[in-house]
Amino acid sequence: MSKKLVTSALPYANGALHLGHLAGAYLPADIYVRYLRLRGEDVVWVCGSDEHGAAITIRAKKEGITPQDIIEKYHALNKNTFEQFGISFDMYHRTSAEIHHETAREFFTKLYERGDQFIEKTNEQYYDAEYNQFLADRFIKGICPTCGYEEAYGDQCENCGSTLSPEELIEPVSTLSGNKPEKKETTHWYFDLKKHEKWLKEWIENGTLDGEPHHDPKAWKNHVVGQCKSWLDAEEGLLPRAITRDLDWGIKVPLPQADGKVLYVWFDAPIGYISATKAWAEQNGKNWEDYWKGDDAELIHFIGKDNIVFHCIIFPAMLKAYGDFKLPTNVPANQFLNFEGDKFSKSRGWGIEQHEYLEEFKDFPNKEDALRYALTRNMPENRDADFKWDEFVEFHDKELVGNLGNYLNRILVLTHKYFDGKVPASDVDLTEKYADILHLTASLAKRIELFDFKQAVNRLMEISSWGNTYLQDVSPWKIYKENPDSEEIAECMYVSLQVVTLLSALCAPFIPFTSEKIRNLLNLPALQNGDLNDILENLGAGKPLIDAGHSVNKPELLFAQINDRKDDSRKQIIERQKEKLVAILAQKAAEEAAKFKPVKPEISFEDFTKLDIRTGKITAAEPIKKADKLLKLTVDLGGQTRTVVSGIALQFKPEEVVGQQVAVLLNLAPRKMRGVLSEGMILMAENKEGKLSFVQSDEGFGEGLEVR
Ligand code: B3M
Ligand code: ZN
Repeated sequence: MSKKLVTSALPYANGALHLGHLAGAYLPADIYVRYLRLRGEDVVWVCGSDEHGAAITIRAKKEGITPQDIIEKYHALNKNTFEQFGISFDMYHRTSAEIHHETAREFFTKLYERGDQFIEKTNEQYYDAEYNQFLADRFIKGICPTCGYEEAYGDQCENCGSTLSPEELIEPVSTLSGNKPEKKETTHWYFDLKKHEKWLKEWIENGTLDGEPHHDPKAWKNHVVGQCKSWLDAEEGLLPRAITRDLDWGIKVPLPQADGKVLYVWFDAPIGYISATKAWAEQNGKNWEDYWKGDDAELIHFIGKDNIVFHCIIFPAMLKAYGDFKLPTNVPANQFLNFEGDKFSKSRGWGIEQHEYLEEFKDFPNKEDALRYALTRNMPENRDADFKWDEFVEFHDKELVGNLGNYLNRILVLTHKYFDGKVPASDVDLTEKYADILHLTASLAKRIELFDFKQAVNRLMEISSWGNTYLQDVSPWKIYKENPDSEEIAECMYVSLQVVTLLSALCAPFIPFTSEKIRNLLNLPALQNGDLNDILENLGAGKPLIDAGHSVNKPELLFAQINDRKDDSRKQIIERQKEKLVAILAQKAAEEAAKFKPVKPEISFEDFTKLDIRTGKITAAEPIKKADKLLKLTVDLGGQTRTVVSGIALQFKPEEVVGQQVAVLLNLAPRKMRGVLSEGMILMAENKEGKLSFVQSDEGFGEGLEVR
């Protein structure tokens, strides 16, 4: 049997996790792993805290505490919160552990000693003289060259998501002192990805490795392969990546000449999967290498889309360079989850963190599964998704309560009513009765194996619907009125009890707390690894899953309706969440309104009609000597052309403005600027950041129209 090693991205221990994280890399992996365990597979799932990186030291500095304080706090918070949601890691490790430091150092050393993997480079980097410190990417902020966002970091713009290097930032400042940083020479080691480009391409595009088939490339998600290709097909190819940093928090670079330097966090973090496996193996008397290097070992990474390059290109290259390691057979990355139409934002309070949810919903019955279900139903598997409270309510009330919960309840009530709580005997042909649900069950299993959890959970509800419909079709309560001893009643209840037993197992990967409750209500033992195999075998053979004569317990509700006329307490919890959002939006609107520029003094209509504004098109543009802000423009006004000098040269190159539609104030008194006579003025709109745009229409307007 193959050995599967499943990993989920190691969350940084410098903050709480929100629902988007849960839906991205943890819940899908939990569903997958719980399913594999039920199929008796040899699977190990590791995760843990990523406790290095500049972000942690920055946070510590901001709060006036040590990085150690930060990681202790958030490691505990995240670990505990995951546990409460039933996220069933086999090991939740941490990268501050000694075994991890050792493993990462050894990994670096082996690659270093190969001699052909790293490039040593000395170059100038940003340095904060006041703090005597080289500035890691995250310690530099500036204007994003792509979108103009002013708070972009030296490694990434969190507004538009583009990957940056510190040199690309416009007007960089040190986040330590707030000063403009200097440049100073420093030496670093770079991982030479160019050497790996060729086989990586083969591996990603064709699924072949060293000329042998490795995986089915069609089994990888399109957006994952697409992103990899965009890296691999980039004109400059894969560039060497710095894997060391000038920082005092992290894993010391194991070289005598590297004093004051640590491994880049993205070098050590994925190695964290290996050290976590070592820690797990040690605790469980296993050999970690069986799971990473064995012939039958399989590696699967669950991550969010922002981590694709690290898991599909860089880490595989590291593993290959080291030798002996298996490469991932799949990386089923998810896209992003938004929240009520916008990105999650801690600073704006937009969204809800996992531990906040547990707190706010503490009186909400089965809150963990309610959320797990809603996130699975709307998982951002192939495109970004949007979490909405209204949808949460609908999934909960219609599907969990209305379909699954209701079904189980009816079956238990009727079993007690007609058969004193015992599974009745019947000689019905189960093979025939199972036909539909057998098909749905197989599809559910297949969907999980294909990482299509959204469809899989739909199958679960379809099985429950099938049960409800069957019960309704037979309507034993009608038969009971005519003939309480009818065979048909026993037959219907016998079949229905098989279906709820099946559901008790099939729902376990998705809503494990509910599964446990159903098992208890059915008076069945807790599920063990491998149990689903027996169930599937019996299902396929038309055999019972629960025997005649078995006593079941009295019904209890699995979920409690949110829109309940008699008790609005759950509805109020939801309403509170929505009210918070309304308040945030109102505050934002108020802030915007406060920023609105005061309106200029009133003018008469006659004053306004004095302006002669026309539409036109720029037909030529040239710079003006010794005036770096000005462009000399020729504007076609439909029937005549004019020369206009415009102060837009800092933002627009001459070739960019030729062909642009413009609005021009024509009857402005002509002015000479730098020796050029300007016969009008181009109207421009200016945003908060000072960015200029032409006043234009999407459909385009002709030249010479009057603007009134
Ligand atoms: N901590 C980044 C992230 O949370 C990083 C993942 C590491 S996985 C090896 O997005
Ligand atoms: Zn940007």
